[in-house]
Amino acid sequence: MDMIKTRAAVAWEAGKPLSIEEVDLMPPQKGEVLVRIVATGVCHTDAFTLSGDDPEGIFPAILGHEGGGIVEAVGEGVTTLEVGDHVIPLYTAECGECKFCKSGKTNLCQAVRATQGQGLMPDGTTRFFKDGKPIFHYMGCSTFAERTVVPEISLAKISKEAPLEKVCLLGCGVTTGMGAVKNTANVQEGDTVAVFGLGGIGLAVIIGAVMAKASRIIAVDINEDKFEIAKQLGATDCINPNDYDKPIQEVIVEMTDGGVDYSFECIGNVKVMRSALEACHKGWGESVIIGVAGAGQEISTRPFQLVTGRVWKGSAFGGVKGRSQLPGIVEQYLNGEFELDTFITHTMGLEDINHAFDLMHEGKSIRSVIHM
Ligand code: NAD
Ligand code: AHE
Ligand code: ZN
Ligand code: ZN
Repeated sequence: MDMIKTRAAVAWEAGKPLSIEEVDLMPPQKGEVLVRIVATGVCHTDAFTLSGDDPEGIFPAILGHEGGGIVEAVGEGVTTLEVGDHVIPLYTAECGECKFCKSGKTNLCQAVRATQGQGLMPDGTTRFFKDGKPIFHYMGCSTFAERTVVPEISLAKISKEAPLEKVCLLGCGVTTGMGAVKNTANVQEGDTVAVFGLGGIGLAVIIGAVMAKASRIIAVDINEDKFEIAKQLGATDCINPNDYDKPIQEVIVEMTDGGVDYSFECIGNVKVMRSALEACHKGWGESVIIGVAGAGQEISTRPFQLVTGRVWKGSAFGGVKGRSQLPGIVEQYLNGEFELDTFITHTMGLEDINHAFDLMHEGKSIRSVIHM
């Protein structure tokens, strides 16, 4: 198979708009799969890496990690996927064989994580090129391209009934938020919840909390335009920290007779992470960090907060094992157990992808979905 031409949005350097161009793509090698991306969401993590704040950020790269597509070719030795299969690329692979996969304790498969973090395929090279020079992969997915090459273990095979321009959001944001509630926190009926940040992730936390039958869901954001959708999805209270002359954790502790059972930080702001922890109930409250903070940033609180029973946790991809569990989440969507339309505030072609980043930074979108 010869080199393939594909249109892609290339991030040539940090802080610069993406550039839409034709690049060369090497056919899938051993254990790899060629995927035609049908649609991709734009997640805040793409903007985070493009900003230059990501310690693993590497350029030039083809970003994007929230996609849905169709298998166009498979490399040598690929046995679990065939041409025509519908797939969601996974930034958290599932090999089923590594220590992490076998532990039963985590979804953080490490089989390809090291090379993935260096923007490379598992054999240590790239498949994308421009004028003979390599372009790095991103999070093992690079969905901001019409065609991409992904390791077999980084693809979830999903129902062909599922609309790829919607379920692409299950490649990151919606699965992350819902999964953090179910798998990481394990919220139970009657529990109280606070959600900090009402983007794609925070709103998916609200959906997860409603599904878990939480009794109270307090939604927190500094952009009040987000409150309407949060309420529509099931938030019981919406509060803006800027409306109070005391820390928001104190407000929440007063509202809830001592603090919430669970809180979720969905922003990536280390100060808010502290607020989210301290908004938890003494003795048992658990706070889950989902937001991704920039290079060099650290969290802090008085250790007394933990001594007195609050728990600080983190969650990646909602604790979901992509190959074994994501197909079932797609089925839940098809069965009408949750919806995705509310998240999709904008759709556009790849040529307008920089507008999707602008809308996100202006706080005007939840998710822009790029139709390839
Ligand atoms: P987003 O930009 O769509 O939403 C962020 C929201 O936070 C916005 O509504 C914004 O108004 C609000 N916000 C900003 N500063 C605030 C403050 N000080 N107080 C209250 N609200 C504030 O982002 P997103 O796509 O929903 O992603 C959220 C975070 O989750 C990002 O850091 C992203 O990188 C991270 N993320 C993590 C995972 C994971 O697996 N851990 C997966 C996806 C995204
Ligand atoms: N590269 C960053 C960390 C970025 C990060 O935390 N990524 C999340 C997913 S964000 C999706 O929108 C994650 O799952 N991390 C687990 C992993 O293995 O990367 C850094 O700080 O170096
Ligand atoms: Zn993401
Ligand atoms: Zn593994």
